[in-house]
Parts: sequence; C-alpha cells; structure tokens
Amino acid sequence: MIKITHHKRYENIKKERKEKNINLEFIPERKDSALVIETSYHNAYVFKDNKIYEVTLSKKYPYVINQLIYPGDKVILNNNEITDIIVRKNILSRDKFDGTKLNSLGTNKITATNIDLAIIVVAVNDPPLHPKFIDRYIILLENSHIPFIICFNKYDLVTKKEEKIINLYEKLGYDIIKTSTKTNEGLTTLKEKLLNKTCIFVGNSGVGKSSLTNYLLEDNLVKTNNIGHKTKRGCHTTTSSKYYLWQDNSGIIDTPGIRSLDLKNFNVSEIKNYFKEFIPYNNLCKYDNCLHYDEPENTCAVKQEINKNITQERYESYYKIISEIKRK
Ligand SMILES: Nc1nc2c(ncn2[C@@H]2O[C@H](COP(=O)(O)OP(=O)(O)OP(=O)(O)O)[C@@H](O)[C@H]2O)c(=O)[nH]1
Ligand SMILES: [Mg+2]
Ligand SMILES: [Zn+2]
Repeated sequence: MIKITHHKRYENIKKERKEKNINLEFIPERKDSALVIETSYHNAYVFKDNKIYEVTLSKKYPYVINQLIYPGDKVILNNNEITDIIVRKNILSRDKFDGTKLNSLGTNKITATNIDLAIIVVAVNDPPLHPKFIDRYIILLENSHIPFIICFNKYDLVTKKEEKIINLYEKLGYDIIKTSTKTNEGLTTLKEKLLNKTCIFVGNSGVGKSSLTNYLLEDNLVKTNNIGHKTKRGCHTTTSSKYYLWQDNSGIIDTPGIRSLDLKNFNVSEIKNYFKEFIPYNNLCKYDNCLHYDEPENTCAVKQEINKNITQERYESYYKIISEIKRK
C-alpha cells in the first residue's frame, strides 16, 4: 500500500512527472522476470529462481519504488536494479479522498497487480458484519475485472442474524465460503479455491486475513492481533501488502485492513448495474434515466421491488452510495 505521509512529497512527485513527461513503458511477458513481493520507499523485495533479492529502482524512473511497483508485479532486473516492468494483467486500486493529507485531491492507491482471484474477507462477528462493505468491494472488483469470492470468516461466532446475511449473498449467486481459523471449518475448501492462482485477501482490519494467510503458509509467519475491546475494531496489524508463495504455483497477497471504501469516482448511473438483483428491473422504470433514487415510487420499478425481490438492506446500500457520489 502506498504511504503518502507528506503533502509536499506528493506535490513534488506530481510536478516531477509532469516536467519529465515520463510515460511508463511496459514490456511483454518474459521468462526471466522476477516477482515483486513487497515494496517500500527505497527498495523492493523480489523473488527469482527460488531466492529473494532486495533491489532498487533504475534511475531511469524518477519515482519512489512504492509509487510505481506493487506486490504481484513482474519486473526485469539488471545488477540488482529494476529496469523494466512487464505489462500488467489487472490492477487492484481504490480511490481515497483524504482531506488532510492530500488537500482534498482524490488519489488512487494501488494495492497489488496481476491478481487471479480476490477474496473479500469479512468476519461474521468481532468486528460486526457490515454487508454494505461487501457491496462496495463487489463494485470495485467487478469494475477492475478481478474475479472474487466472499469469505465469511470467524464462522465459529455466527448467529441467526448473520446466517441471514450470508444466505442473501449465496442466493444472489455469489461464490461464498464460510471459514474459521479456530475450528478449521471451510479451510480445505478455501485452499482448493486458491490453488495455482495469485490471490489477494482484502477487507476490514481484524477480520482474519493474516490468520488465513498463516493457515495457507502452515506457519505463524504473519503477525496477527486481537481486535480492540472497546472499539470493536481491528488494530491495523498488517501495515503493508505482501505476497507469500504458499505452494509452487500459488501466491497469496495479505493486505492491511481498510476502514471504508470510497466509490465517489464512479458515475452515479453505472452503480445500478452492479446490484445483480436490480438488473431485471433497471429498464422498467417510467423514466429511461431513472436512478431509483429520488424518483417517486410509482414511477420506479426497482423501488417497487423493495421487500419483494430486492431487500431493504441492499437498496439502502445502493442509496447510500448514490448519495455519496452526488455529494462529491
Ligand atoms: N473467533 C475467531 N477469531 C479469529 C478467526 N480468525 C482470526 N481470528 C482472530 O481475529 C483477530 C484478528 O485477526 P488478524 O488475522 O490479525 O486480522 P487481519 O484481517 O489480518 O487484520 P489487519 O492486519 O489489522 O487488517 C486475531 O485475534 C485472530 O486470532 C476465526 O476464524 N475465529
Ligand atoms: Mg493482517
Ligand atoms: Zn427506477
């Protein structure tokens, strides 16, 4: 994850990019590429021929490493310097509007690249299950063309209330899995789904991403931590995204938990297409451009389906996203 701690630094990087007019060139796939595991300000850890190397970035790139190269990237090395980047299959990034640090400039933060499967990890409890967060991740991942599954972890803590939520997502047709690192439920199935792929765990803090990573690694390599007693939130134990190879062909990227997911850069009119159960009704409203938002109910086919084929919760989730985009 990019850490931009200084407003000035960000401004300088932007200026530099502009002045030097650097257009990144990506090269086609090559057999001798190295895999990027983790990046920081000054160096990157890469994996090649079964060894891990600490490398720097060639001077031809006027950047700091973690603003150019990400876990999952494939790069070409020359004398311990990264000289080329292989064209990316996809990029997982999110927009973050950070009023204090970035002067209200929306900034796009890249988490990782070249992902075959993302796992949206939520805890059924501790921290409490927030389905709206799942909905947002679905939008982001579908928009990035990254296949995903939803992992309901801490299933040992499930109650009827959460069962209902899980059933909803299952009924909508999403690929879901119920796991517990305490009882081992679902973990063999999880392993099967992740085998021979580059996968990434994403979600809030404290939901068990690193615990699941440790399970795959059959080791307690990754630090995990209890969630705060008072806040009922995770304590952001993982601070940077990191790639782990848990079998010859199987990689997992563990990421830091995030608080919320901003979709303000999306277009209001596209959001309705990401709510699967809206699709049969999206074009049945009286007005072609109906947003299913402040239009009267008697003109809106989607609103008429609330508590029938569309749940109140999913509609509210949609409504909240539209409100946020409109307020931008
Ligand atoms: N009851 C229960 N607790 C779990 C389970 N999985 C993880 N935990 C606990 O949840 C806490 C948080 O787990 P982590 O793996 O650190 O969570 P994380 O998602 O990596 O959190 P960040 O790194 O902060 O984003 C730890 O105390 C784990 O022991 C589970 O299946 N059931
Ligand atoms: Mg973690
Ligand atoms: Zn409508």
